[in-house]
Amino acid sequence: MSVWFTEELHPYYRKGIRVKRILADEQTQYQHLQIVETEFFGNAMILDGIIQLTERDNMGYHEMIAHVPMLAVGKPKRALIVGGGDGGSLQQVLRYDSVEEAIVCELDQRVVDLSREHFAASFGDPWADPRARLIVRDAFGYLEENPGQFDAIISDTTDPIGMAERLFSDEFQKLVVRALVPGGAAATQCEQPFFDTELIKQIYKSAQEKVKHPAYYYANIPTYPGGGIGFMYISDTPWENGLVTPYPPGVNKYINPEIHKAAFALPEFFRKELYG
Ligand code: SPD
Repeated sequence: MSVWFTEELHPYYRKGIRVKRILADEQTQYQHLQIVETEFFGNAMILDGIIQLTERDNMGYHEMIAHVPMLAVGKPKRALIVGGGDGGSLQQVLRYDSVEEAIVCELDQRVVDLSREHFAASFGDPWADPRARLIVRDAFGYLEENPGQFDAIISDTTDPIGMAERLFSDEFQKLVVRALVPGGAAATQCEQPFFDTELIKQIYKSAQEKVKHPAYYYANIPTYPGGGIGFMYISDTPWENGLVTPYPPGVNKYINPEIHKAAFALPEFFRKELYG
């Protein structure tokens, strides 16, 4: 027997995936956390009714949010992941031999615990790597206390709703930029060009005021609204520097040099909105 799970992130748009069984369903201190086995996409994590990742298509998200800033920097030593308790971004960051420490600042310990249990087949156990460090707390305070510390920052967050809304604010971006070493690079989850045009414009404008080379890029993820999601690259180092950096050891499932470059090409309506 199976049922349809329907997501309604926007009041005017719905999408569904067929679910075989529920593996976990609990109200944590912060959110409604569900992990389900789906018919096509493998296991999926759903937070407050919104799909966060599936085993089949998360690679577009995690490889692109992690490798674009990491490759641009070249040999990143210290990386910070904001959110990312599922371990998907951490797995990618730890592929770099240059990385000495990868810190995940995640608010909800249960996201980490249940991901270790249900996504080990996809992510392995990146937490077992001695370079990985989990800090369970709100990222604002942590960023405030750590200026000039990170070669790469990856803001791997939920959507800008409720407690996550301020992770898309100018105030948060200021802290992210301040926490980078000179020449360091950040990538932040930055939503969908069709549905979130104004928000993305606002975030780009904020980034323009802080760094020399902000840019928006996009990845295809069928289980996200509109079939994909974008990221804001925020750095004084051009993202193009990453095109000549060798990939870290391990297997890429999504990124390759052509995808890396093409991800920054935007449809005309949106290019005009963003870059004028
Ligand atoms: N609309 C869904 C956006 C989800 C972004 N966060 C994904 C977290 C995966 N590590």
